[in-house]
Amino acid sequence: MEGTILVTGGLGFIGSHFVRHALHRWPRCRVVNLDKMTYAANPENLSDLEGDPRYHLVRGDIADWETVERVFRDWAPDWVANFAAESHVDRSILDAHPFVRTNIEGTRVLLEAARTHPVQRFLQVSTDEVYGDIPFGSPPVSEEAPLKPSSPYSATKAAADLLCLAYARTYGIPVVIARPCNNYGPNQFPEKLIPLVIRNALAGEILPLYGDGEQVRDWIYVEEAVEGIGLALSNGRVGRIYHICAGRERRNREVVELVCELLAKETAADADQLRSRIRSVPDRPGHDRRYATDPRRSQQELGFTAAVSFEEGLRRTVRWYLEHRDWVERVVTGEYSKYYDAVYRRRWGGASR
Ligand code: NAD
Ligand code: TDX
Repeated sequence: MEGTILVTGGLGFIGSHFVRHALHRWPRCRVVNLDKMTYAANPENLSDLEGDPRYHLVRGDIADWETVERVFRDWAPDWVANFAAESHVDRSILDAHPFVRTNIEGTRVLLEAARTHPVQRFLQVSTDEVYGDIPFGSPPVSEEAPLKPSSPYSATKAAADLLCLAYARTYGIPVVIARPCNNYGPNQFPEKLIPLVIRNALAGEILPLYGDGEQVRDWIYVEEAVEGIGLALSNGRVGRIYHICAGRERRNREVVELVCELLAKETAADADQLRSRIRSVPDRPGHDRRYATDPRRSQQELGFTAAVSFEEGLRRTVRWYLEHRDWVERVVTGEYSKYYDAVYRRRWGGASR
């Protein structure tokens, strides 16, 4: 691949891993990162790229037509990878509005821009949550399964997917959709289960499990997920959907217990003492019991397989959080917002180019 890749939401968790992966994987590409810098963004995630002439950050909103149009005009992207989203289910239950605006309207604006400034591929980063609950005992679903989202978050992601497919059919936009399962790894905001449990364990707080803790998720290590998403961008067929998943289903309770065990191995903490702090807390309304998606299409058509075991990926993650306690504290105290304002003004002066 060569040319310019427009990555949106590249200062978030998965997007920042993708930016680094893209620069490494495609040395003849440059990356323009369009990010609104919400609470979930963190320029520290990519501070190693400061000064890299192949990387440029633009602060802006994907739902703002003038901003997006200017970025397409100034940078003429050949490829688009849309990671930008409001991504936390619990927040969408409290207030769906920013989810509708960014996840649906933002995707529409990007698609419109791609109509007037054609691109080689428009990769939409979706989620396995669009199918809703997959009953226990039934096989993982295919990419053609009906969409039955349960939360405001997943409903907006499903709506964005349908818009992408409609723009592909109606206007010929070369859309490819990637639907990853639950990602985990370094740099994840500690509102999501795994980093939240690590942080609470280290802070001596309770480890909250929603409801009975028997809900099942499929977990993929983020560095592998971005490899799969990259393959969907470079090799995916237009109009096609690909699951980027690991086939490693785990109950939430098992996940939290394993975090306790790994933390105990890496520190002087006692595993039983950590486990004794696991508490059942009121369930998330509409909570999906199980996600399970079939990985075969991405294996066969993209050559993608997730190889890192859950235990190994979680060990790496626990070690990263132990080595970056200051990162976590800055993120949760809001210190990082001062940092990114300073970085942005110093390096990019607030202009789009
Ligand atoms: P995140 O919440 O960590 O980061 C989102 C990023 O998008 C932030 O940098 C934020 O500033 C930016 N953003 C938000 N609104 C924006 C807007 N209007 N304009 C420009 N930028 C905006 O998200 P994540 O966990 O890295 O998820 C990335 C993508 O992957 C999302 O589309 C999400 O739906 C999808 N996904 C995530 C997971 C997961 O486990 N985290 C799994 C499957 C799919
Ligand atoms: O404190 C908690 N206790 C708990 O039991 C939290 C934060 C979560 N949970 C449960 C809810 C889920 O069953 O753990 C599971 C994982 O929760 P989250 O980390 O919030 O992720 P999830 O809701 O599964 O969604 C994630 O994966 C799919 C991402 O946030 C989405 O963006 C992605 O689309």
